[in-house]
This record gives sequence, structure tokens and C-alpha cells, in this order.
Amino acid sequence: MSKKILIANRGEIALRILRACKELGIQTVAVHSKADAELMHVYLADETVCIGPNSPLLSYLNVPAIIGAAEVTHAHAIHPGYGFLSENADFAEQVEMSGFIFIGPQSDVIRQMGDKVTAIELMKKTGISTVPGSGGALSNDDAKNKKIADQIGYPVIIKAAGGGGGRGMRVVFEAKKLLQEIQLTRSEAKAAFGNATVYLEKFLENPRHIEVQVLADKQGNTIHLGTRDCSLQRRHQKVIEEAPAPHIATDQLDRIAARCSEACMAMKYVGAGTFEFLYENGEFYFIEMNTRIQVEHPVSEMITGIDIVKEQLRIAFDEPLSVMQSDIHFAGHAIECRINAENAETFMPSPGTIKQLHFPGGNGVRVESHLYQGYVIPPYYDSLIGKLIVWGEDRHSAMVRMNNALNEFIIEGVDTTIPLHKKLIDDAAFKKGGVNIHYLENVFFNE
Ligand code: MV4
Repeated sequence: MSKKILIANRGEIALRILRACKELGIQTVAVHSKADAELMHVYLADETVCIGPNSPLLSYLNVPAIIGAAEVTHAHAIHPGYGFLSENADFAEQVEMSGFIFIGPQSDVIRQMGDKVTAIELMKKTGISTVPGSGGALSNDDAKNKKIADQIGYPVIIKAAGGGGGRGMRVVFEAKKLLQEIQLTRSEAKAAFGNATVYLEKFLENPRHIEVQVLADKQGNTIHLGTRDCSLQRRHQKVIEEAPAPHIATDQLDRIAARCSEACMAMKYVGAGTFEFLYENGEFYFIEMNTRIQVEHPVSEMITGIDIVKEQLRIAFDEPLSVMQSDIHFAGHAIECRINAENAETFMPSPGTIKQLHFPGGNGVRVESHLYQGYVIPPYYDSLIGKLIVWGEDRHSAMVRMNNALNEFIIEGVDTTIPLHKKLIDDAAFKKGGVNIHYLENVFFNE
């Protein structure tokens, strides 16, 4: 039986998924909004379905339209990509109940990880260290909450259980502000996520954001693809990512990554996943788990040779992972620059027509982009237009390649963040490696 996958996404990741399907001989269905009929992957797909008007709410987030498209095209499985419905447990459940395979973990696992209090409890059980904190949801007992914060020591951070990725959190520096800030976080969380549950953690002031990529099949095999450092970010949007995390002893990185793989085995996790950690003073503290493919997955692919999307497809169709941990040899260093159609100084979105386009090339250079000359970037969606990923034998060689590749890159017609990347690649602190999550905003931009 030939297999068919519906790609419930757009842009570079839709093209990335389509290419993986073609390599595996899987038929593809591209669903798209009215504005997206001219996307590269729509031209390349075996079948296409227009699922709605330009607004993402009426198209890429339109659950009945997407499941309807899977029905009329007789697709077997749905790949959600990242963003949109990728971590929506209700969507995953409806996909399953409609008789399709959701390419990702089971809907109840997505729901568990979506509740950050539950996710942290699960990790503690599997022996992964978490940030010192309330160890569960805060109650409405003011005296008890004061005591918890006093014991942990200020500053503390109040986070919404339904939040994540930087949404729904407040830092508290002094005891007299605690109760007020708990109430504020609660009401904001209730309004934003329909869930007033909050928890408390020690606020780590200068951590790095380091994550571990894992893959788990339905046979119970689990592997990790090592670490990524995603500390270079602005307003919770990652700007540059690299693998492995620099300036941390390989054996410490191996240990945390192996722990994550073991945790997947213990939880009977299925699919691709990412464990997010804060790293400060030589220690890793788990904060969240992502149950989707991530934008920055290529840097892990470049240091391992594993195609994460192809593994996701194998897993979905009940095949075992193509490799065991002992088959994986980590080699060299990879860096990814996210290229957005935005002004490199003001970050104002810059939709419009691509007048001239030239992609860089050469050994160790990879471009993931749906752009082509004449393509019109619509104003309705995320401004990511491509990712430039390079591999080098060590971090320095990767940086040299990135610098050369950025200089070869030509995109005319819209503003892009390439000029920012050129400056960052030449920045002394970034060159040294190991900057923390505040570096870009507070030091580089001095915002
Ligand atoms: C923190 C933290 C400091 N201490 N938790 C922001 C995104 C969400 N995933 C968690 N976040 C943070 N949690 C404790 N206990 C600082 C951040 C944080 C951050 C984390 C990762 C990447 C960028 C960040 C930017 C600001 C704050």
C-alpha cells in the first residue's frame, strides 16, 4: 500500500516535510490558505487543497477544514510541522479519532507536556533535575506561598501552567510584591490560557538555554541527538542556534542527553521531542518539553547525519528507528541563522516580492527555504523565510563558513535579517561562545 501524508503547515517546514516524504516514496497532500497557492511545496505536492482564506485562524488553525482535506484526499497521516496545531492536544485527538495518524506523540502526552506543572512532575519522577521551586501548583494559601518563596530565596519567577515559550510569567524580586504578582499572573493566565494554575521557581538570572533532541519509536527504542544551544534570542524568538552547546564538557553533555533518552523510555514517549533546560553555574535545570519538530532541528541533523523528519515518518508508520544510539557518531559543529523578512534593525516585518535571489553553497552549507525568484511573501504569517545552516569540523570552521555563506546570500526586494547575522558572526562574545539568554537584548542591542 502506498502511503499518503497531509502536510498541515506552510513555508520552509512544509517544504522540508515534503522533501522527506519524497525520499521515502510517500505521496503528499499540501493544504494551503488562499494567499499561499504559490508556495513552493504546493507546486511540488502530489495533491493540493485550499483550506480557507488568508487568516491563519480560518486556514492553518481550521481543524474541520484540515481533517476534511485528509478525508477527501484519503491521506493516512497528518504532519503538523511546528507552530499552528503542532502542540494542540485536541487537534491530535481529533486526528486520531477521525482514523488518521497524527505525526507526533499521542494526544494525552501532548496534553501532559502542555501542562508545565505536570511536565515538571513527570521529569522529577524520571530523575531529571528541575529548577528549585514550588514542586507543583501554588495553592491559594498566602502564608504558605510566602513561606515557599522565602525558602527558595528571591528572586523567584511565577509561571502559568498553561504557558510556555515565555508566555505567562512574572519575576518577583522582593517578598512584599509576591502575593500581588501571583494574583496578576493567575488572572492573566486565566484570560490567556483558560487555566489559572501557576507555579513558582527560583529565578535564574543569567542562564543559557540548552535543549536535547530525542527520538522514540513505538517499539520502545529511544535515542538522543545531543544538545543545541539556543541562547541567542530576542523577545523569546531564537535568532541563532548551534550544536553541540559550546564550552561544556562533552561528558556532561552526554550525561544530560542520555538522561533525556532514558526519560523517554520510562514515559514510553513516541516521536520527536525536545527537552528544554536552563544551564547556570555548571548545572542543567529542566523547564519544559516540546512535543513537535522544532525550527532548529537541522543543527542536530548536521552533527549526527540523522534525518529527523524521516525518522518521524518511520515512527508514525510503526517502523523502528533506523539507528541505535551506538550507531550515532557526533561529528563537528553546526550553526543555524534564522532569516526573517524583517528590517535587521527595527524588526519591522517586510513582506513583498523577491526580486533577486541567490543561495550560498559549497561544502557544509545547507539552505532550508521555500523562496524562489518572483515569490511574493504574504503579510499574514510568521516572517521566517529561510534558515542558513552550516557544518564545520569545529566551531571556528563553522563560523568561517557561516560568514562566507552570509556574504554569498542575495535576497533583493524585501528587508531581511541577514545584515544582523553578519554582525553577530563578527561579534567578539558570540565568537567566543557560551553567551547567556540576555546577551542579545541587553548587551548586543542594549535594549
Ligand atoms: C526561566 C528563567 C529564569 N529562571 N525560569 C522563558 C521562556 C520559557 N521557556 C522559560 N523562560 C524562562 N524561564 C527560571 N526559573 C528565564 C526564562 C527566560 C528565557 C529562557 C529561555 C530563553 C530565553 C529566555 C528569555 C527570558 C527569560
